Amino acid sequence: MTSEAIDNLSREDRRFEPPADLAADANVKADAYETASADRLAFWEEQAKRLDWETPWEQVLDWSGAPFAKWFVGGRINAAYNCVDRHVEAGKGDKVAFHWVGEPEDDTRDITYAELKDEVCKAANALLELGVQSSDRVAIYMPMIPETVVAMLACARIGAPHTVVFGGFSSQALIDRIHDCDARVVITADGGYRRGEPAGLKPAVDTALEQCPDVRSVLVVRRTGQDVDWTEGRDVWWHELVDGQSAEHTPEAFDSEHPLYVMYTSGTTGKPKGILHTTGGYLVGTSYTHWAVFDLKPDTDVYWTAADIGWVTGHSYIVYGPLANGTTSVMYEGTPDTPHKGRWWEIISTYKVNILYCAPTAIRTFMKWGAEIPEKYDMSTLRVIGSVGEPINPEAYVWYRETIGGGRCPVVDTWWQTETGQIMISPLPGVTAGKPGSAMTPLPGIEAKVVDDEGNPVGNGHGGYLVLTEPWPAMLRGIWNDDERFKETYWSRFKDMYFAGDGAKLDDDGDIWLLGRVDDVMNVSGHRMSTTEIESALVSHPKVAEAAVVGANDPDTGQAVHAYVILRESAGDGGPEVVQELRDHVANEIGKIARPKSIMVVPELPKTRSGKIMRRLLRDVAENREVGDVTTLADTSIMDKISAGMQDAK
Ligand code: 6R9
Repeated sequence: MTSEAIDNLSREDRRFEPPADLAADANVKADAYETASADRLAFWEEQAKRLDWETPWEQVLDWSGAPFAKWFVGGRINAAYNCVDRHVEAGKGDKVAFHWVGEPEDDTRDITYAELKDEVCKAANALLELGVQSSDRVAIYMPMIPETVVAMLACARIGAPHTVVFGGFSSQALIDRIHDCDARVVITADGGYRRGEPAGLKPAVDTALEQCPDVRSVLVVRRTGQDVDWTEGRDVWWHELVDGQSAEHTPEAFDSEHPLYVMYTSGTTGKPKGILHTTGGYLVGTSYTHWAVFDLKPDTDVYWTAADIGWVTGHSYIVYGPLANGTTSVMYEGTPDTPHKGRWWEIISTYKVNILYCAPTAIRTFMKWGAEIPEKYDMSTLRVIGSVGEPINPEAYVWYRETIGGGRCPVVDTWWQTETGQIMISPLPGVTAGKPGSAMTPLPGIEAKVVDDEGNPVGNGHGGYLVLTEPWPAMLRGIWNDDERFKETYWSRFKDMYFAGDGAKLDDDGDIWLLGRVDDVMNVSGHRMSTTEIESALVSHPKVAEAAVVGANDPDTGQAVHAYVILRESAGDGGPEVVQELRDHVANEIGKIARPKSIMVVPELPKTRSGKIMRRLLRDVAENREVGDVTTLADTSIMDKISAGMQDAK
C-alpha cells in the first residue's frame, strides 16, 4: 500500500487513558516492554515458568532449522495436566472452570475444575479403549457444549492431536479435513441448538464418512435428543462409553514440540491449510497473553470469550489460555438473539462477567439493534473488553467502549491469526492510551514491522505490509504435511520475515493500524486503497451499521469501488437518497477518489464463522460472475439473497 492512499486514513485523535486504579494494579506495567526487548528469550523463559513441566527445557529456542521453530527444547509437559489437574492439586477443585449457558433458557451447567478433571480422565480412558494412540488424529465436530472442551483436553492428555471442525461447516468441509490429516476417530453430537431449533450434526458426519472409509469410530454426545441414524460397530454413544470409565488417568508428559492440534484455515485460493500447533510454546504464548492482555486476575475474574470453539480464538482463549491460568469462564452455546436480543447482556449481568472478548462483527450487529437493548442490563462488573478478528472501525470501538464498557473499560483490539496462535499486537489495558481503530503495538516479547515492497521498514506515517521479524512461542510449526506450502506462503515474500498477509500503516506516533488483507486492496486509477479505510468511513455515518467494500474490474478506472451496506434499524429502508448521501459522505471523509461507484443496501453480509466478510464473493457479484466457493460461509443462503437483490436493482 502506498503512502498517498493512507495519508488521509482515519483522522482519529481520540485517546483513552487506562483507568488509574486498573493501571496501578495491572498485571503488566510499561517496564515489560523494556525487559522483553533487552533479552527476548529470557523474557519467554520467565513466562514458561507459569506452567508445570515434568522435565525442564534445555534450550529456550532452536531456530537453526528456520522457519521451523522449536521452543523449550527438551522440555516435557502434558497440556491437560496444566489446564486441569494442577489446579485441583493446588486446592482449587471447587472453583468453577465454566459457567456453561445453553441456548434454551435455564439450560445451564456449572463445571468445577475437579469435575472437569474427572470428565477429561474418563474421556481419555474412553479414547484409549477406542484404540486411539498418541499422535493419532481425532476430528471433533461439535456444538458449543462442555463435552467439546472435554474432548479436546482428553485428546491432549493422551497426545492425540485434535482437529476441531466448526459445527456450522458442511459435510464437504469435514471430508476435506478428515482426509488431509487422516483422522480415524470423529467426536460429534446428535446436534446443537441454533436460533431456538435443534440443528443436526450427526447427519453431516454420516454423509462425510461415506467418503472416509478409514474412520473406524464415531463417538456421539446426546445433546438435543433428535433422531439419528446409527452405524453399528462404528458409532458409540458418549454416555455409554465415557460415563462408565474410571476417573483415574495418569497423564503422560510429551515432548514440548509434540503436536497439540491442527486447525484448518482457508486461504484465498486452494484447499484449506492445516495449521500445526505444538504443546509447550503454545501454552506459554496463550497463557501469558491471556493474563497480560486482559489483565486477568485468576482468583476473582469471570472471563468470557464469546466466540466459537471451532475458531482459533476459541482454542486459545476459551480452552488453553484460560484453563492454563485457572480461570472461571463463561461459555455460551447459542446466537446473540435467542430468545431475545439482550441475551449476551443478560449473561453478563447474571454471571457478573468482568472481561468480555468478541468480534467486531458482533459489536456492529449490536449497534444495528440499538443501544437501548444493552442499556437495560447491569454490566457494571465489566472492566476490560476485547475485540478480535477484523479491524474494529473507530465508530464501533467508541460505541463498544461507551455502551458496553460504560465509558470506563479499556478496549483491547487484539491482532493475531490462526498461524500466530497467540495475540501479537494489542494495547495493554493498564499501560496503553488506546486509539479507536488501532491495534497499537506488538506485545512484550513480540517483534513486528511494517515494510514496503522491498521489505524495508517504512517510517511513521507510511503504510505497507505487516511482518513478524522474530519467532514467538505459539507460532505455527508448519502446515500439516506440506512444508513447501508453509515456506512459500509465509516465508518467501520477504527474506527471514513472516509475511502475515495483512496491510498495515504506522501513524505519526509509530502505532500500528491494520488495513485488511492485502488481497483485498483496491487499485482505482492507480491509487491503492484499503477496504478497511472506506468501510470505516461508511460505518462512521449514523445510518450505517456494517459495510463491505470491494474493488471490481472497471473499464475506465481499472478497478472501481463497490460497497454493500447494512443500515441501522433506525435508518429506514434506504432509498436512492440514502445511497447518494453515503457516497458523498465517503468523498468528504476520504476524498473523491474513494467515492463508491455503487452502494447496495443488503440485509446481511457473507461472513465466515469468525465474522470475517468474504469480499471475494462480493467481488463475484460486482463483476457479474458466478459466485465462487461458499463452503466456509457461516450461512450459505446469504449469497442468494444478495445476488437476487442485485438482479432486482438492474
Ligand atoms: C484470531 C483470528 C486472521 C486475520 C488476520 C487479519 C484479521 C484478526 C484483527 C484482524 C485487524 C484485528 N484480524 N484480528 N485485523 N485487527 N484486531 O482472527 O485468526 O481467523 O486466522 O484470522 O484476521 O486479517 O490476518 P484468523
